[in-house]
Amino acid sequence: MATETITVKGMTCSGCVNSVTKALTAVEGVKDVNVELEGQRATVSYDEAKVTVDVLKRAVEDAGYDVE
Ligand code: 9UX
Repeated sequence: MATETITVKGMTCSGCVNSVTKALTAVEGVKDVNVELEGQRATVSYDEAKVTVDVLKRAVEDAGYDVE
């Protein structure tokens, strides 16, 4: 299991937090997601055998937000 923190730009309300949380949770291999509006970041625990950070970032971008 790995844990990665991704900077997420463009979240402006709790609905955005829900959207990003949902998008990340839906990715196969993701075990735990914590998205912070104030911190503009998402901390994700995941199985490295199933998913990479690039895939996680793409999921956030596909949901309509920017990553660093
Ligand atoms: Mo809030 Mo975010 O009304 O995409 S859900 S700004």
